[in-house]
Amino acid sequence: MKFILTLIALLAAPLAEAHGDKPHTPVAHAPAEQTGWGIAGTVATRTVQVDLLDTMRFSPDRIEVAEGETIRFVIRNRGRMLHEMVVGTPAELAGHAALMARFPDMEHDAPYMAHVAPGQSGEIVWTFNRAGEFEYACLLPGHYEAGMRGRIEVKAVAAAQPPVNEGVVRKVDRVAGKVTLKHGPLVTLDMPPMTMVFRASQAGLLDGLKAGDRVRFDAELDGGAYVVTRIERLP
Ligand SMILES: [Cu+2]
Repeated sequence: MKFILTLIALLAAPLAEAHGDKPHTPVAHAPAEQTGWGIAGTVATRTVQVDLLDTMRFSPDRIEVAEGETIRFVIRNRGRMLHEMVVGTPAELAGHAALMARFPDMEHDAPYMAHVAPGQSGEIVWTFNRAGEFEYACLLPGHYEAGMRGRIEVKAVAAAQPPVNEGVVRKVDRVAGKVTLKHGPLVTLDMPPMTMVFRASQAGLLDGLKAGDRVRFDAELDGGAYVVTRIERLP
């Protein structure tokens, strides 16, 4: 378990330093470490407020994030006892909670956690660059077991595929919304290379195009007419 390794590394660090055989790297300057649930962020794209309650609950207890978002969690302790917020995979948090139950006085710190005293606020800035179902929890002894947990759903952003066909613009008729393309084989339409006229699927699609431009495009057969649905100029 990564957590135990981190603990061992922390315990071993002063020894390595004492031997003086390696220049030691200050922890504060360590590069952000990629985890299975994201990576420490810097500039947030969105702020999410989370309250810690003595009823052993988070408010809210469910957060949706789009893959790639960097969230600044502003974490307010609304209760009278210490709480914390730790972000991780369900498995990582469960393992960590079990360790906390065995070693209740253990202190730890990482960019994906914040310990917040009563009446105080804490902060986590985290980039969710992995899609999936994650959790946040308070791992203080008894709190996790009492249900102080929340869910984070990180939704995958569909990878934008470039248009599949290649061609060269022969003529653009913006008024009629038509473009003449000398194209290679049209994979999706099972058509050999030729020069033909396509209708633009929407106004503005042909803006900025001129004869001689090399392009990539998507085409469909729509009611007997060949239609360009996407077209991008190549550099
Ligand atoms: Cu708590």
